[in-house]
Amino acid sequence: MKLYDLELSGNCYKVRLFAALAGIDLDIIPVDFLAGAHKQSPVIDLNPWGELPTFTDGDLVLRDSHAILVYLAQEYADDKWYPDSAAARGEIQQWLSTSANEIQHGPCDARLIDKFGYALNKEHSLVVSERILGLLEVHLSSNDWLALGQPTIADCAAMPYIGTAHEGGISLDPYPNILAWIERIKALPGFISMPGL
Ligand SMILES: N[C@@H](CCC(=O)N[C@@H](CS)C(=O)NCC(=O)O)C(=O)O
Repeated sequence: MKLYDLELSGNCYKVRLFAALAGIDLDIIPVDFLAGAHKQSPVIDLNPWGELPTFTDGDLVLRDSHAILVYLAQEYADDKWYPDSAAARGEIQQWLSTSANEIQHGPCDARLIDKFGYALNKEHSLVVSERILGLLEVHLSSNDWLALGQPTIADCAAMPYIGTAHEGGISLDPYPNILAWIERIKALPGFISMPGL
């Protein structure tokens, strides 16, 4: 299995993190993002979006970190990461969608602006961040994990751009339950980090 990867990308890190926690071997292929290699062959041939992560397993090609998490969990991981029941998957999907929406447009966008100079709306990213961090803080006041009372792919999806929020100028100091959750993830066997975390 190949993961076309960028070390500084939280989306790529979601996949690297889950693979490490679940003991799944990936062939990590670094892509020179700054040189635009994600818009060139071979990445663009596999993924017309020209985005990372891009993933292959034999003839299967997937883009989108959350799609890759779901595939890896279903195909290669212990059932506990993505249990096979409608209720469990619905509960996990809520957080995958939160990761792709509120977390992407909140702390992730704020980091893209501050760290990489993206021309996005900082004020909007801060408003979105404050809302999602507040909701997450309340959720984690009575839950150790995002879904099912145990570590799942939901935690792998949501944590990277929360844990690097300070790179977008957002402090997590007002959110002790979020900080404790990040520490719980860091204590999981097999955990790997990313720059800035
Ligand atoms: N929904 C995708 C987003 C992927 C994405 O935006 N990746 C960034 C790097 S973190 C990228 O490749 N951007 C290049 C571009 O948008 O041109 C995911 O979750 O993987």
